[in-house]
Amino acid sequence: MLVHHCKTFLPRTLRYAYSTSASLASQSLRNAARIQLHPPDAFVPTNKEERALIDVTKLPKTLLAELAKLPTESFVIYPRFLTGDEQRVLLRASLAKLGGKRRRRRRVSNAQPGPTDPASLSLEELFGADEDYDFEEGHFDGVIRDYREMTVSSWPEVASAGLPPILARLYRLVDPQSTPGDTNGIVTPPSVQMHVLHLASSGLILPHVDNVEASGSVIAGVSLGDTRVLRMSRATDEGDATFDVLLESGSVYVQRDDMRYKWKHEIPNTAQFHRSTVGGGQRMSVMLRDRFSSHTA
Ligand SMILES: O=C(O)CCC(=O)C(=O)O
Repeated sequence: MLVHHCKTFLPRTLRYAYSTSASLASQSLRNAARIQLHPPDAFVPTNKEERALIDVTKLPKTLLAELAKLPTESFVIYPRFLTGDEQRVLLRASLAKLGGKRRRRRRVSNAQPGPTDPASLSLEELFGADEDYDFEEGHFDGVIRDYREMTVSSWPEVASAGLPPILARLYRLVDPQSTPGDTNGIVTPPSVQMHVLHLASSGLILPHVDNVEASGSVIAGVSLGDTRVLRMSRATDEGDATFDVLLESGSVYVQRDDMRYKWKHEIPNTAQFHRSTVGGGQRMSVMLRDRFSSHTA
């Protein structure tokens, strides 16, 4: 199901207070590790109380202690980076960039429905059915299954209304100094690499580290559509260690430095997050990276 709203009920010690109350509210891996190591004795509810989106409960204590010392910005999730309207604008532009829907034979009807205002459609309606698209199955030795993707050096003008301010905020996550590559704000700045990745309902991404010479030390991922889990894993002396991050529509996660180079990331098709199952629907991610320079790796 698309835009699956996972209702997760957590023990008090696993809840967070947001770092700010604005749309740039964030949760960091460092705080999640600290709370797991030293749960607060008494929980004082505030109106900033939120569900924990980073589940580190499977990590061994030695690794938690290491993560608790990371800089805050090493791994951060912004749960409400985009409003509902902004999600629709970015999803429409991403779908337009990837190319239109496959033409399907329609049932003949006498009814003459008027044109639908895209702003009134839900994300699920904007995606449509899996059969509307030509998804690639993926190579047997590749890491992605059932997907479409494309590099974005500029966005289609026809679907760009409302897009430039959203893009400008996203660019700043990977390069705070970035300025759009054109005056209309729809050309990707030279310091940023961007691509859109559309997963079918059956789509998934297997564990991998992004090519270390293809981009720099920062990766930001916007999630639109189906809620999925991002699983981060690392080999340790005690075996494989993993933690999970809940990626709801409109959220953005950022991984930086060691969290980009030393941990694998994957997007399973479905997964359990605490006691809820999430996944199994279409998801668009808009991925941003800083450009590789020999100083960053
Ligand atoms: O869709 C995502 O959030 C992750 C995409 C990814 O793993 C990649 O582009 O390498």
